[in-house]
Amino acid sequence: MKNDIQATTEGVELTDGFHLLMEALEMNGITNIYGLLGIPVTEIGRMWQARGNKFFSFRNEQNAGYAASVAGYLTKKPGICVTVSAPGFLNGLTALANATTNCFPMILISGSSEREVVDLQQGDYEEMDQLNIARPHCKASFRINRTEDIGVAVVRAIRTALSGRPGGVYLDIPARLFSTTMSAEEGKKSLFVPVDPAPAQIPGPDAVARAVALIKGAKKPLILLGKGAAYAQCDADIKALIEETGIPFTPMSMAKGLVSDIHPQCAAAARSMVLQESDVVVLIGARLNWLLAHGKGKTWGGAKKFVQIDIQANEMDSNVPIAAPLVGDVESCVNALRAGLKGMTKPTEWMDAIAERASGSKAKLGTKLATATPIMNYFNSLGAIRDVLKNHQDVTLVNEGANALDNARMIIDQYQPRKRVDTGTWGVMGVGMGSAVAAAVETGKPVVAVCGDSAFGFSGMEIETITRYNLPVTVIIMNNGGIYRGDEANPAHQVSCMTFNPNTRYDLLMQSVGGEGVRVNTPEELTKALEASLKSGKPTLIEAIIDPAAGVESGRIGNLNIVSTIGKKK
Ligand code: OXT
Ligand code: ADP
Ligand code: MG
Repeated sequence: MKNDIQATTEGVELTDGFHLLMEALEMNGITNIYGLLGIPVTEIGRMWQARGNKFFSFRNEQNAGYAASVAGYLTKKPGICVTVSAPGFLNGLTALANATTNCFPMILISGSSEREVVDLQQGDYEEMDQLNIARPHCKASFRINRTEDIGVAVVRAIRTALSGRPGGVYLDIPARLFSTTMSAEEGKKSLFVPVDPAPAQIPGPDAVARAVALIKGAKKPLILLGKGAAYAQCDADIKALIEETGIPFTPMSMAKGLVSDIHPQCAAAARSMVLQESDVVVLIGARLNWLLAHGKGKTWGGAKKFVQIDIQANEMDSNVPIAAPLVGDVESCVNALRAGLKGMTKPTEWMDAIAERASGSKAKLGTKLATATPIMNYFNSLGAIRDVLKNHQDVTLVNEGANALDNARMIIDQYQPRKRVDTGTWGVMGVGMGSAVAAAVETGKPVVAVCGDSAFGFSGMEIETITRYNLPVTVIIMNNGGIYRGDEANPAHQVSCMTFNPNTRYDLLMQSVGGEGVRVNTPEELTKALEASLKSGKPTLIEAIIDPAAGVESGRIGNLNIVSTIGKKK
């Protein structure tokens, strides 16, 4: 029931803050809201649904926030999360900060206490200076004080979240504003849609010429695709650049599948070789942060030059000098490069050497995947999952954990863009269930979430959310009984700080909330259970029993782990 009205006073039709906020969001193409309701925002959910929109109600705001951020990443529209004041806001803030760090567009809308009470610290119900607390954790933090400003505030939030480097925005709405009335006619006039909220940013011709010359002069060029490239949704242009130039590419985690992992130019299976031996590296929407060893050190081997495509100018030279910065949006930059590189000689010898290395690695990995063990390990279990998903290429794979993350990234191929959502730039545990809900909702396609048992625990209660909305989500818990490993001995009179109760029954947990819950001990059982769940489309949890001794500390980033050597026996 859209445009439902609203009281009248002395013949003047009235609207209020609730209605204006909803109309502003609807007008801007928002249909889904993720959140958790209570004082003072409860009415938002009810009214949003009554107007024919969708509200996805979570068990913890952090998970709702992760869902909103992933919705933003997948759709290129800001994902919306609504929370109550102080504690709800703070739960949501973690996700807002994570969205900003990952360059995902998201708007966190929280109800708050009135200024006069907060500013005098008079102890209101859930009192907190949310506006200022949010500010360092997102691109912008805005408060709406007058109903007539709701339209402009929503547009400002949308433009800020989407333009340039995407990220999070906080919108603070003091409770009283929701029920404050104004003339419906004036209110309607105050709402609008921004023109071109994420404008193309065209790279300068000199910058393009510099990059083209560098790439043409390279003997061993490499394209490195990041999640900024996946976000840009110019998949065909990126594929064309790769195929027209013959340059090998390797994807960062969430860029897997942007160009298929089984494309002949994919160098993922020769990753360390290409990072070390390449002479010119073209970064497309990928930062030289910790995930790329800051562009230096032994990961990168000998001298090399970087071309970097990024919409954020000050990303250039953040860690090492960038020889050819291309500041602009991915689509414009990629197409400018394509034009300049037309007819370029393909680096076939380099590509052949990479293909040889990759096929050797794949063969070695294949043997590991096919090796049976008394209790499943990460290889044979994930190998089984890989083989099933080969026949379901439109599934979104959500992935979190340490060994469960790193091995799945290596083993499970992705075939389509934006079909892998994981722990991202911060390597954060707990994104799993929120991401799974958003991916199912926004794509309308099945989701498989492969989670470590620790990782799952951060957002596990959301399996109730998944069953409540009857989403086609299969959660696979790689249960090795702990963080990294499940075999750490208990110290005297204490419980190990790295292991969990070995009798935990995740399968029964799922059954208790009305989903399918299955426990599997072999790759064959896992294959059968996953095939059945994808066929049924029903919310399912598969608990895969993994050898507690199979994992390694910190997965593949053990080099970042800090240990004390003092007082330890050799
Ligand atoms: O070339 P080389 O030889 O190097 O080989 C590479 C590829 O060429 C090859 N490869 C292939 N071979 C054959 N065939 C194919 N197709 C193929 N494809 C690739 O494989 C290797 C590896 O390739 P990859 O992965 O591309 O390369 P590499 O070198 O690994 O890449 C480097 C990185 C840095 C880019 C990559 O490793 C990466 O993306 N890493 C991300 C790591 C990450 O973010 N980890 C999560 C954080 S760990 C830790 O912090 C955890 N916590 C603490 C905590 C967190 N995080 N958050 C919060 C809120 N609180 C606390 C916790 C609690 S993890 C964790 C829980 C862990 O326990 P769980 O139970 O959940 O999980 P389990 O460990 O399973 O028990
Ligand atoms: P990854 O973790 O996959 O390496 P990052 O999150 O580190 O990727 O980097 C993504 C980069 O992409 C950010 O620096 C961001 O500014 C950039 N980016 C995001 N969207 C666009 C776009 N449309 N055009 C250009 N750059 C973009
Ligand atoms: Mg584990």
